Amino acid sequence: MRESEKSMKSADDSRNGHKNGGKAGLLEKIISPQTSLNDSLDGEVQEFLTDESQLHTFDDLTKVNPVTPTTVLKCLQARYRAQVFYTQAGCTLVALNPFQPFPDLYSLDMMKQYHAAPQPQELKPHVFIVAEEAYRNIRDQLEPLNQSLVVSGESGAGKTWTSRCLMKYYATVAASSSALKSQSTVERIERRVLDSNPIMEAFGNACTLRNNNSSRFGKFIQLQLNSGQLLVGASVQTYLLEKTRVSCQPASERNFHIFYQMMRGATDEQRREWKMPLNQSFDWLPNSEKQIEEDVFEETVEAMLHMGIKAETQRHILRILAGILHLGNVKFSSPGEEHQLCQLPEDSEESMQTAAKLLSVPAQEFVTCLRVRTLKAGKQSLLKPCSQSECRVRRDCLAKTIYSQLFEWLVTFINNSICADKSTWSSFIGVLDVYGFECFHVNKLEQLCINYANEKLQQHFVAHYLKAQQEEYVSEGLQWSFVKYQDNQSCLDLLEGSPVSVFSLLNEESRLNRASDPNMLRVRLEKELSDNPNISWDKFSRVPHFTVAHYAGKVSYQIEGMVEKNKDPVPAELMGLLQKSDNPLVCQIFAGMESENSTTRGLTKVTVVSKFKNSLESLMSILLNTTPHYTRCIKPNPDCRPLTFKQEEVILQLEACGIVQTIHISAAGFPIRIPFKGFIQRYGLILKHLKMGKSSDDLHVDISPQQEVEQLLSVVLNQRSCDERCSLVHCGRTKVFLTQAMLDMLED
Ligand code: AD9
Ligand code: MG
Repeated sequence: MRESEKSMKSADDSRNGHKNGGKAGLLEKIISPQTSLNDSLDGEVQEFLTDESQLHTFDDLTKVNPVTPTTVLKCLQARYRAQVFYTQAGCTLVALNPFQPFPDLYSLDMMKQYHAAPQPQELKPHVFIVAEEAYRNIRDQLEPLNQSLVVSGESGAGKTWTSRCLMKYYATVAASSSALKSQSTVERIERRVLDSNPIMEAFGNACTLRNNNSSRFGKFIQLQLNSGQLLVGASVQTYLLEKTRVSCQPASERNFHIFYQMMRGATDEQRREWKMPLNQSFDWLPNSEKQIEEDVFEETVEAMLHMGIKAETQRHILRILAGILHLGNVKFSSPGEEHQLCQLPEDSEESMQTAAKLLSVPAQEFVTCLRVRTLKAGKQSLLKPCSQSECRVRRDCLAKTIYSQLFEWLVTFINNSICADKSTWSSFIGVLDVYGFECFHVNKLEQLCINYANEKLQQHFVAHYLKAQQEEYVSEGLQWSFVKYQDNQSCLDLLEGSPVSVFSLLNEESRLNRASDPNMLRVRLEKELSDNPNISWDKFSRVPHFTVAHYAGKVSYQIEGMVEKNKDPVPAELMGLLQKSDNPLVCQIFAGMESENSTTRGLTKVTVVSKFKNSLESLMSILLNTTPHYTRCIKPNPDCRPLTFKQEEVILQLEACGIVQTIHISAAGFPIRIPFKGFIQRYGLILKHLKMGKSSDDLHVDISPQQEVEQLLSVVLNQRSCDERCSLVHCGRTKVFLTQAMLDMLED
């Protein structure tokens, strides 16, 4: 039996029991979680309903009686009020964001306390329990050996914060627990693993309406442990950086932190080099007057140094970033005639020169690339002036491409710096921090991908926990009324299934060599997918869109621009220009990158969606081979206000992540399972003891293990009614299913 299964219910379960008065059978008891029996052997059982004034004391939501969304909500609220932010919900940890620092809760002492505890589950719920449980599973060689910590929740709920906290925990306990540690190496690697956070957050996070430090990419970090459970390295996989933010920031939001850090923290010399005087304004740096905690350039620079990014390379990185900012100030004025070139106003000319200089490319060629398109017709090339909006698209494309390639280069650099040689590590703990479900006023390809990722993760959760638990009951011959949970397979079929799905149609449109028309895609979606119950259309809407019923709610996606975004074309001229740059880093990050022209002729152009789907599939196959642990972060109010709990906000999140269903199943079930053989080995003694002195006729010699177990149970429970027995214990085909109360009784 796994520790985690055991820990789902703790000892006071038995103290909080009550009698189910009616004659209902096992079935009703399973789906009606109010029922659990008092384990006192004198047979006294009392009615039990949770006293509201005591709600804050419930460490596990499955113990609240009755378990309803309302009582669960009240319990969480009472705990939040009492400044208790972690609560167990069966196998899931619920983490409420306090929006205020509580350093003592995460101190070194606290880590030591959880790490040293003989039974960490008996301490107050904490994210350190999750961390420690995963760590001990590896130590105890439980299968599957590798562990994954899946942290989910909506934007601002605390996923990144929790992930950092988990990483710090391992960087501390996985280094100090062994006498074998070689101080210098271990310290270096831990430090570097932790330093990957400020770097990736500087380049990949931004201030949004929902969160001042919102991650604009998904991340899976594998912490690699050697056979002595010491942290020896790590590797990071990132998903779908929101690169459009570089050239287009939603109203009241900001660009990536790193740009503001540079603006604020540059030395005089750097300002001169980057042509960035203090009063310089940049179109792509909105809301720079809003200073936030993350605007700390020194920390990023320091972390890059620790990571091994030399000063010279850092100089190249920062020049590229400054170049992007100047590029954003380049404007094009409309030409009088169609065949004429767009003109650059005077100040734009200067910005263009500066951008070219910082990116180390010839200015004239640079400006030509942005204003002139090369059309290939057979062996001939035709030059065509771009319209004003085409010029803008090319400028933005250039900035987005440079930034996202730079980000990828950084991630590769970090991996090279922190990844341990495969021969030196034997297990890993993966921490997954991906963007939560998103539903905005206007939803585009990014939201479609993000919500698809959430569907995949939800399916993993459902498959792993809910289904596995129910299926075990069925395969063991226990009656089980399936608790209704949302199986999201039909939504996934809609998005990614074969032969036709939203993704396959989108990809087909993207591979056609023609300008995209949103109505074409809409017509095809309607024609081919209307049988799927998860897709719908508002017939009266003038904007082409489609609505998907996700497990967490309906989202309408705008079709306009989707095909183009999925193609993600980079004009060959721009690519060629960058590959010739004198900035060695620019050359390096573009070496080998394919442009629009070099790939459209190949039949299988890699689209954004197909790339994302592939990376997600490899993530899912990693997760499927690990022991998962789930932490659901909850954002208690939309305004990130300290210690403020809004019921309507929280209930939606509890429903969206399936917590309510999890609680039901965990509370209703029999969380402890023991195979017959193990059961007889441990408790057979009771039978012998109780039968001593009885006539030998009573002792059946030739009975099956199942009969033996049933005999044992009927002796132990001979004072109990049939109903009572059913709610305490049940015999399957190969194992015994018990409540904690029954286990405690046997142990007594
Ligand atoms: V997003 O999807 O990346 O936009 P996250 O990652 O879920 O989002 P994040 O971890 O960034 O949210 O948390 C938001 C803010 O809440 C943090 O910047 C902290 O200021 C705050 N936070 C979150 N968890 C805690 C905590 N346990 N204690 C104190 C916290 N503050
Ligand atoms: Mg985050």
